[in-house]
Parts: sequence; structure tokens; C-alpha cells
Amino acid sequence: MIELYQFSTSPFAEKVRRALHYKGLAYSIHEVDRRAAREGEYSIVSPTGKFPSIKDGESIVWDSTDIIFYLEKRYGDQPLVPNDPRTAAEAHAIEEWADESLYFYEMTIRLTWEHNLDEALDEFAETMPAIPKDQLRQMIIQSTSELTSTQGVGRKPRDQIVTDVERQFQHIEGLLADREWLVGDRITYADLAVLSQVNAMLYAAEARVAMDNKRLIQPWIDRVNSLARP
Ligand SMILES: N[C@@H](CCC(=O)N[C@@H](CS)C(=O)NCC(=O)O)C(=O)O
Repeated sequence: MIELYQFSTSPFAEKVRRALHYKGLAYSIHEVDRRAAREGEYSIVSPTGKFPSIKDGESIVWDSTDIIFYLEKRYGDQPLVPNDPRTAAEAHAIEEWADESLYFYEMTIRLTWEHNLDEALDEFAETMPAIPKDQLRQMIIQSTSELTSTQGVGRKPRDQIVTDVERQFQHIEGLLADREWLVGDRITYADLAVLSQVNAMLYAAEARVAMDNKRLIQPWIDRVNSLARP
């Protein structure tokens, strides 16, 4: 059976769980201990120290995109990667947008804005029960702020970030204006990547407000959930 190594709170883990569900593949979960990961305890399943990763028999794959491409090749049914080169390129570009841009917004608004972190804190605390909640809260804010500040989003004023999120949601609506899926005419890994980041963003009150007047996103979320639950 496939073994998934994950941080349950990670949108990249959600993306992989959705892909496994869509493909009807059984799997077991190893919740990664963050401190042990930093000390290199999982270096065989993830040499980069980043998760998710999977172990499937003798095969070990890390990075959510590589995992999806591995599953696609190894288990042919229920494709998530388009065949047609243009559609495949579009899916790739949209997945990269989710992983490399939306991810930094979700980290900033979910994990560095204190009023929103309080919504997510219990889930993080469950995975790190040894750390008192107040200390955990400070640790998350500090480590995430360093990351988002280095990347840049974390240095923007809050109102500009809210405007950016509103614009991102508008663009998701734009992609859905004349079709059911973000790319092409069937579900792809781009849908899984974007939805996983949107779900993380929706912990933030400001993202929920941005969703209020969006007609197409919720039905799309329902469609993805009906085929590929986390
Ligand atoms: N490109 C990677 C990103 C994975 C990633 O950034 N995972 C974060 C959790 S959301 C992580 O493992 N962070 C631990 C660290 O950076 O030490 C993927 O798609 O799997």
C-alpha cells in the first residue's frame, strides 16, 4: 500500500490526498514530526526535508507535482495530467501559480495574521502536542513571517494583500466563466492544486469576504470535492 508522509495542515498534502482519492488508490498516512524532520530523521523519504512524500514499494517520491506524475505513470486510470500539449502546459502554469504564488498568500494571511491563525491553530497543535499553544502560535508566526517576507508577499501592506486575494479569486472565476474545470474539459491536477491553496486561504476572514460575491467558485469546489476529496 502507498505510504504518504505529510504535514496534515499542508495544502500540498491535501493536493496529493485528493489525487490519491480521485485515482481510487489506498494509502496510509505517516504524520511527520517537524522537529525530527529538521534533524534529518526522514531524509530517506524526503532528502529535501519537505513534505509530502510517498513510499510505494521500492519507489520513493517527494514533491507533490512529482508524486502526481509518478501516480499518473504507475497507475494509468483516472488521469489528472492532460495529454494534449497545450492543455498540459496550461495545467502546469496554473499549478505553478497555485504552488508558487497562492501558497505565499495563504501562508501570509492564514499563518502570520494573528486573528486568522487562531482559526487554524488547533489543527497545528494536534500535530505538535508537546508544544504549549502560546509558544506554538509565536513559532508559527515567526517562522512563516521569515519565509513570506523573504519571498516578498509578507512585506506588502495588509490592504494590498487583500486586494491581491480578491483579484486572484476573480481570476479563478474568469477561468470558470465558460467551463467546469480550470483547464480543458475535465478535472486536472491544476484543479487540485488551486483548490488546496484556496481552502487554506479560506481560514482567513478576509478571503471569506472575497468569496462572498463569487458565483462560480463554490460550485467548482463542490464539483472537485465530489470527485477528489482530501
Ligand atoms: N514544492 C513542494 C512544496 C512542499 C512544501 O513546501 N511543504 C512544506 C509544508 S506546506 C514543508 O515541508 N515545509 C517544511 C520545511 O520547509 O522545512 C511540493 O509541491 O511538495
